[in-house]
Amino acid sequence: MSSQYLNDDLSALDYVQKDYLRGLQLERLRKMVQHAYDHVELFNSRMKERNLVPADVKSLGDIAKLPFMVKADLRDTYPFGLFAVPMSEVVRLHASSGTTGKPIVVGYTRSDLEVWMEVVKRAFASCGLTRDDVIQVSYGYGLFTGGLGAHYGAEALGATVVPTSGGNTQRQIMLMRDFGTTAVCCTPSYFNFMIEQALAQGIDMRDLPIKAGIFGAEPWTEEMRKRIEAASGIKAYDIYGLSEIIGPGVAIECGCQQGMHVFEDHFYPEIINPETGEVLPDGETGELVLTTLSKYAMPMIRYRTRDITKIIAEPCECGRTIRRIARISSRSDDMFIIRGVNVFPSQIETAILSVDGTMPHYNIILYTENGLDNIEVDVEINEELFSDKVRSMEALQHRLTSAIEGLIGLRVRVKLVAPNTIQRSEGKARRVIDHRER
Ligand code: ADP
Ligand code: K
Ligand code: ZN
Repeated sequence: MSSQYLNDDLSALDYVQKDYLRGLQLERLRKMVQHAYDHVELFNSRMKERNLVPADVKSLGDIAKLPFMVKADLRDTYPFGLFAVPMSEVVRLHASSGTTGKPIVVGYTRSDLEVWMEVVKRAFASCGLTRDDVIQVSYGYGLFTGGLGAHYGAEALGATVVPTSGGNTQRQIMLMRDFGTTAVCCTPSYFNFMIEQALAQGIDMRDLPIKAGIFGAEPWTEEMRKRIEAASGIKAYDIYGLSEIIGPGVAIECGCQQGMHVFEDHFYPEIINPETGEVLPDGETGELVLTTLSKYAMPMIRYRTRDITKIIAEPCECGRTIRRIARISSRSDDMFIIRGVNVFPSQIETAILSVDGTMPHYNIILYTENGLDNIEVDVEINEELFSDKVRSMEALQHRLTSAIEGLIGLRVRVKLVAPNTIQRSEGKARRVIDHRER
């Protein structure tokens, strides 16, 4: 890392001057491209196919000439085919679940781990956390990047880390109270479960010292944020990351909660049209493509995330100069097509949570009837309503149905279900159940 920022508070990089930042990005990009060209066969051959050499990257705009990398590249080269350093330099492996077939494996050198630690530390600082905070890490520890990623960043910040990992929820709540936890890191769906479990133990989170939640690893909506904040009295921050790029800490919200600042000095963001691959200007919505600028064990150049968002280049009220990305409202992988209509689960979540009396627990069931694909949405409703008169249940069901149909433009079957009947998640929630006939 160059000169003046070295020994300062690393968060200074969030406020760096644009020209300085672009210069730093270009310098790092060129080095990264050379490194990948020299050591990653797949990248080298794709460059050669295009008659490109690393020296062709003369400006940041030249990145658009470079080939993309996709998830299948990681699968095809499983486990270590994209590694660009000898195994003796690799000090950590992680792997992402990968619901089908082989997982995706990623590796880190010692300096990669330092970069990761630094960005997560800056992420926590962006949420106003300091060494005086007690941070409970309830992301799963292990091959998943969430737990250890948050852990080392929190430690680097100097906060007191409580490494509970996921699960054993009753105990999590007890420790949260007894240790005076001020911030929790987990998936938003898991935090909903924690709120519920706390109430079951007679604990209202609003009475605890907890003030911040750093939530990510799965898509969630603005409506979900409102529900969480109201039920727990905390401020809920959106954090974004993916194993292929580094893990959590690629981008995070600041106190303004208006999009997530990307740590651009380490991860170069682009938005492309997913159909044509063409780069879109800031402000336009498309697929997020990320390039690692300082990760050496497994450099990722123009990695297509399949996450849909836009870059917000306007200055943020917090004063940070690094650009933001909008909440990841959808990812291509989650979209399903029903009778020709594209539907994103986040649209359904938004509709459900806009109706009073619903709980943030639901399932989306896709099924086939008489040769046609249909959607059923099962939604938990709160205790009082459930024991209430049939009439008000019917009215609620009606409101829900029209809220969902209004947003997605398709007929749906809505089922109100009793409290505590929908499977809770301790990690990434799986809310879509596909029973369609193929
Ligand atoms: P897996 O691919 O097994 O889920 P990862 O933990 O690497 O493993 O998942 C990264 C993906 O999780 C991202 O590409 C994105 O789709 C999703 N994700 C992570 N953070 C967020 C967030 N804050 N909002 C929406 N989606 C997110
Ligand atoms: K090693
Ligand atoms: Zn900001």
